[in-house]
Parts: sequence; C-alpha cells; structure tokens
Amino acid sequence: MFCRIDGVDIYVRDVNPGSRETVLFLHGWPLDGSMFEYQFDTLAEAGIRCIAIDLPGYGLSGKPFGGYDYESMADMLHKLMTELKLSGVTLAGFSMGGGIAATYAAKYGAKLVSKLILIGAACPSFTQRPGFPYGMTDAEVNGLIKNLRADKPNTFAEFSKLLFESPVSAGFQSWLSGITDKAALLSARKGLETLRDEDLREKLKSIGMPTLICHGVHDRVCPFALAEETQKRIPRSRLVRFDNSGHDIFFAEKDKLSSEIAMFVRPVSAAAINEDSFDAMTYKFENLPLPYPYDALEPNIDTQTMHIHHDRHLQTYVNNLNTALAPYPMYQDWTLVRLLANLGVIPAPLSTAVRRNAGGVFNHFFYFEGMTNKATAPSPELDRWLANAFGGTTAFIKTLKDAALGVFGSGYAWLVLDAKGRPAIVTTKNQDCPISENMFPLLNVDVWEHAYYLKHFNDRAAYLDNFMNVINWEMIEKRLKSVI
Ligand code: MN3
Repeated sequence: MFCRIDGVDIYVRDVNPGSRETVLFLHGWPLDGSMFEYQFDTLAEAGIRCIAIDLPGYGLSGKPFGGYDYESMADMLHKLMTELKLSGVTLAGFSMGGGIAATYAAKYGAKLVSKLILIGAACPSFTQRPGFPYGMTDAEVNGLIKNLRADKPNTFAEFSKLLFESPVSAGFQSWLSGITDKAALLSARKGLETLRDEDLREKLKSIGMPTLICHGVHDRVCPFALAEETQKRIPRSRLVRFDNSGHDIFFAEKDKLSSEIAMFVRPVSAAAINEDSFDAMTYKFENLPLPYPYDALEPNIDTQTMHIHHDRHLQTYVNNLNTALAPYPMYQDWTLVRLLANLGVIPAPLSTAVRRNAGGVFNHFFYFEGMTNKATAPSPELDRWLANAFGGTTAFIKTLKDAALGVFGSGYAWLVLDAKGRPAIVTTKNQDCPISENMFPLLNVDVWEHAYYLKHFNDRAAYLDNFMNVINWEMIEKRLKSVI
C-alpha cells in the first residue's frame, strides 16, 4: 500500500498486522524494502509484524527533488508512523537506513519507537574524518557519484560486488539489480552525498533506548570498526558479531539475523531465560535429577511413575534432542528457551525435531520443578495475584483442572502470562510449549497418560486432584517475580 507523506507516495509493505510486536525496516542504499524479504519470511512466521518502506527516491516510492538528508528522512518517518498509528515499534535500519534509524532515535526518542536495531549500519559516520579513520574516504564517495552520473546501472553492479563475502547465484544478482534499477539517479546521487556528509558521532550518545547492533565481521562497505565505534557511543547497546558475513548480513546469515531480531523484540520470551536453571541449558543436553526423591510425592504421584516418567520418557527426549542437534553446530549454543522461542527461524526438518524434543525436555523439567513434597501454599502476594486473575486459588485450581481435562489426547495444561503479559490458562498438544507462542510459563501439568496411568489408570480427574496437592507455589511465585 501507499501512504502519502508531504506529497510523496511512500510504498509500505505490512505483513502480519495485529501482532503485539512490530519491526519497521529501513533499507540501505540504493536498495528498497524488498531486501528484507528473508526477514519477513521468518519473523512473520514467528508472530512478529513486519513493515518495510521504500524510502523516498527508491523502489516504488515517489522520487522527490530533495529531502535526502537523515533529518528529513527521520521527519518523514515520524509522520508515516503517526499516520499508520504505530507505537512501541522496533526500528531496524540497514546501512544508510541505519543512519536514518539512529537519527530518528536521537531526535524523537521513545515516542513511537521503543527499540533500535542497527544492521551493517553506516554509523557513526560512513566516511573518514579527523580522529575517525574508518570507512570510505570522501574521494571514494565522490568517485562513486561521478561514476553514477556517467553510468548508473554499471555503478550499482560494481558497488553490489562489495556487498558479498561469499559468491551469490546469478539469480540473486539479477534479483538485486531489479531492485537497484528502481532507484532514481537523482535520489541515489543525493543519497551518496548524505552518506558522505552525515556525522552521527555526537547524536548517538543521546540515544537512550535499548539498541541491538548486528554487523558482519568482513564488511567492506561499512567496516566492522563502525559497529564497535557505534557500540561505544550508544549507552544501552549490544553488539553481535556475524562472523560469516560481509555487508550481506541480511542474506549471508539470514537465520542468525532473524533469530537475533526475534529475541530482541520479544521480551516475554527473552525474560524467560533464567540463567540459573535449565532454561539456559545448551547442547549437549543432560537429564537433570529430580529436585526431590522419587518417592517424595507419594501418595499423590507414585514412585514407579516418577521413575519411568523421569528416567525413561524424559531421557528419550533428551537423547532425541541431542541427536537432532548433532549435525547443526550453529544451534548448539542456543539455550533451551531460545530454541523454543525461535521455532519459526529454525529450518525444517530441524524445527520439527526441536518442537517435539526441546519441548519434551523443557516441559518435563518444568513439570517436575512445578511439584514439591514440601506442602506449600500460595503466599499472600501470590494469593492476591490469583484472586485478581482467576477469582481466588480455588477458582484457579478448578480452571486449571477443567482445562487439563479438556486436553484431547496428549498434552499439557499451563498457567502462563500470555503474549500480552496477562495471566491465562492455556493448553498445548503433544510437546508444544507456550514459549513458542511468546507466552511465559508459570506452571504446567502433564496429561500424557504416562504421567498417571500406573496409579490412576484412565482416571485423569483423580490424577489432577492429586497433582493439585503437590503444586510448588514457590516456583510459580519465583517465575512470576522474574518478569513483573
Ligand atoms: Mn510426560
């Protein structure tokens, strides 16, 4: 769709509206918003709204005479976001788009944008300056401008060679030139002048929002030193190295980029990482011992069931998860929570194996931790929270039990904070985990028959009544306090 701002039609791609989190992408020179289609593909699948605009002068947007400096672009962006009624947006800028995004963040602060992502960004300065020996020289940019005016397509073709660290297919090259062909000569020339002249060294220091910096180590357009210089200046920033990328970070390491973005914009899942617990466990996974003796939950949950459930069922999920991840070194340093929170960005068939087995591992660790032999009761604080959320502890137990009885076949019932941070009871099938839906788990009850068949046979209701006697209320409270 087009959005008319100050007499210029801005082309807007908007996928998955209605999601809680929105990422707005700004492309680099001389590309357009379609450069992010690999990010759209995975992030939208992960439940994130993705918006990318064609900046004025590029792609399908209008080609005005002026307004190519960062400040004018930031003003245009603010009007556009206001027009689209956006707020709480994560603004992600690539290369020149990073310069615009940073300028926006410095000027408008957190009014509409809550987080900033700089990808291979042309920050703090695209060109070298006194005391800043990084990036291109003015003479090199002036040479580009001269070439552009002599032969635009060839200049773009030569420039695009600088992007890549590894060779790309002929198909990819022609896709890219299809994009750059749409940039107007006048706009591209003024874009280069902007890149040559803008200096954000001081402005970056006033950016107060959390900032993620993703940068290719082998970048030949915006050298990695730019990312380090940017990181030094933005107080709440974190720099992630992309060891196998040049300036082509959006393509060369697209899966890693998507997962870094997803983890950054989804605070509920990110908060779920409890560094002290199994949440943070990585390959090679191990079966943790039960937090109590096997017979500790008698007579509610019998000893034999605990042995078979923990030693055999859970162990199988641990083994299968390790087998699935063995051929994929790039996912071996991912925590259990990170794997589950990013199923949408893990390629098939691994994603299915992770859904089943990382789910099986997490859900079981969580289930065993959620029970205790120390008869606990909700603290007055948790009691009040349950009263607000469900009308009291008794009502909560009834709601959880009804939900658990309603699970058809194998699965779980959960107490969670939903994707909007509200208390909720949800159910999942098989070994699906609420973390994959951007929910924050507080308690689960396993209603696979292996959880109760030896003692309760087919009487799920009796098992659930027994489960309610051994709920670890302290764990619920601890998890809750970690996020609210
Ligand atoms: Mn089970």
